[in-house]
Amino acid sequence: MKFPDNFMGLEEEQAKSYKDSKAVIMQVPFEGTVSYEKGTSKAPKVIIETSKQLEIYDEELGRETILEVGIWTDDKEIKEKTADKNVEAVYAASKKHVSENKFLAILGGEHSITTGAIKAYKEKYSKLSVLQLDAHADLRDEYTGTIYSHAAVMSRIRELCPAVQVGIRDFSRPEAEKIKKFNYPIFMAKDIYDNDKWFDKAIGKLSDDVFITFDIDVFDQSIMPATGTPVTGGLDWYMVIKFLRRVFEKKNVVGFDLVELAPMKNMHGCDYLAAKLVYKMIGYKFFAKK
Ligand SMILES: [Mn+2]
Repeated sequence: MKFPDNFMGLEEEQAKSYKDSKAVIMQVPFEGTVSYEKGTSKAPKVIIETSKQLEIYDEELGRETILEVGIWTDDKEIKEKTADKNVEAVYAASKKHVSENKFLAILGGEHSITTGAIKAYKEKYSKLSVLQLDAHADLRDEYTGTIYSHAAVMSRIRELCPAVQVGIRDFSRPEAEKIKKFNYPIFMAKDIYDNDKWFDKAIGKLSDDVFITFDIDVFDQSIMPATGTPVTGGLDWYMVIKFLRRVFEKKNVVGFDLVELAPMKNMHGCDYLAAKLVYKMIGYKFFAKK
């Protein structure tokens, strides 16, 4: 980790060592299979740069999370030439940190990166389940010639473990048929955007050990335009963090990724949202349970 060029910009004397850090930030600026706008490869660096402006004190938790638990920034950027090679590289890097009992916060990059992390966690937590927050179902069998496409990532994940999908509002006819055929637990945005009655139902479908894959386009585009394929009708900040807090309270969340932020010029509010969300989830991991 470089000082002060790490998450929240800590100086060496403030930061905990790798050994003493309970959380690790991984950077995966891979962008190989995205459909439309480019830019997710910039996200890890932008999130880390922006995080230096955040308050270390989390006003909701009453904690200085990073000083108490330690958040180590892994300098290695994982960016292979193809999606399948990249998945393997994410797997290898995740496996190393998971074996050291670190809580991983993986910054993408596009959504195809998730499969590598799930493979690593699944080896340690045999009953792992995945919680996906996303506008897109990502349940294609393959897309543009690769089974590792971002648009097929939940098909790959469902081959490894069960998943609950939240905030979904965009998918193709074959995906719709697949959802119906297999009766996947999916909480559509149109049914959940204005109420929290679904929180416990969604959480009840997860196993005890949970990995969260967070596609930033689950948010409404009014607060999150900085993403490659925004979809109208998304969720708002308070609903999402209220739901996440409940998940962290009830389950053993073992790690998460944050994907598909595509930073936009003059829209730095989106970068702040992403950085805050990363810090919030790490805080929830260690302090949400009372
Ligand atoms: Mn998406």
